[in-house]
Amino acid sequence: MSSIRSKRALLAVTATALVLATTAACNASGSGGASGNAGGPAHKKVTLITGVKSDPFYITMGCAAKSEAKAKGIDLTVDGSAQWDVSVQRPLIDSVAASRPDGLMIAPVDTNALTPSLQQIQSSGTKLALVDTAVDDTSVGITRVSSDNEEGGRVAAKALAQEMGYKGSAIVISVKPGISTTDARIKGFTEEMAKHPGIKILPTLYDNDLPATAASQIQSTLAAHPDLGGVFAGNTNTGQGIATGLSQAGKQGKVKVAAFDAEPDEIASLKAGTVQVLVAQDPAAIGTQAVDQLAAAFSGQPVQKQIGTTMVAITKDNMNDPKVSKYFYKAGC
Ligand code: T6T
Repeated sequence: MSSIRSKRALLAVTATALVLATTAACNASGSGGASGNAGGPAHKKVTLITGVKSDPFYITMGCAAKSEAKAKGIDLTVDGSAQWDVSVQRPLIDSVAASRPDGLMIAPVDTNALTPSLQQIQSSGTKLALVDTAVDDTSVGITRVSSDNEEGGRVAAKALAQEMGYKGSAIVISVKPGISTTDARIKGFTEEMAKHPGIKILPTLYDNDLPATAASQIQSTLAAHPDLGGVFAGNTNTGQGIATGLSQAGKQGKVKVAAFDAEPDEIASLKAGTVQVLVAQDPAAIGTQAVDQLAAAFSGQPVQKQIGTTMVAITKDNMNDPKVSKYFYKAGC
């Protein structure tokens, strides 16, 4: 099989594998902790606090959650942090705690730091749904809806290794440690890459979700490691920064990039050939399913404790297929 044909085969297979994996996760979910019939979803007040308000991933999630909430008569307010930071998200959580909504959908920006606040909200009677990110304490949240991020990291590694011809140095740049989603992506990526002895993995760098930091990190990495052949970008802002840094260094297309997410700038970079693979999530499904689970809880119906949503590997070859382009994230509703 030629290298291009085998590359296509890999991507088709991995995209299918992802869909299967996430469906299985969904079916395996059990009943959650919703209790008692509390009068159904109509007129219930729910707040969604996203990771970063301006991030198209969360914008797409918020838009879908709003329309699902409207259909169910739920009064949904969407808010989010201005940046990926515990100290920025905590005051939002405190203010929601004070207003005691019927439900809270939240993407906590840290696996532990916000747990006490969330436990308190939960014990005051607000039904909690964790969307995208989660906290380590499994008693928090009646439902958790997210992608299989570890599997997404593995898919990125398989595709990147092939793009690199199975040799050279590769680096992971991500947001910061202590985030459930991006930590799982790094785990999956690193474990899968370890299967390729010709590829040396450099120590992971963290950019605090700032594209400018990712751009300068990739440039200093290039200067220190001229054999750099591949980069895994852990999320949207990192992917954007890496694309900018590589273009400024004249290395677009020479250093291969696999990035998580599919926001408009990343799609433009894929089209331009600066990024080779995007692992897109389905933030709309995450928002919709979390609303549905809260609605079930408000009606005293069983709730699924864990729901896995679909991901798809997007390349320049398949990006115009409507079955794939439907996963592109939106910059507005
Ligand atoms: O990758 C998504 C999300 O899944 C992650 O938890 C944080 O970053 C994003 O919002 C993309 O920027």
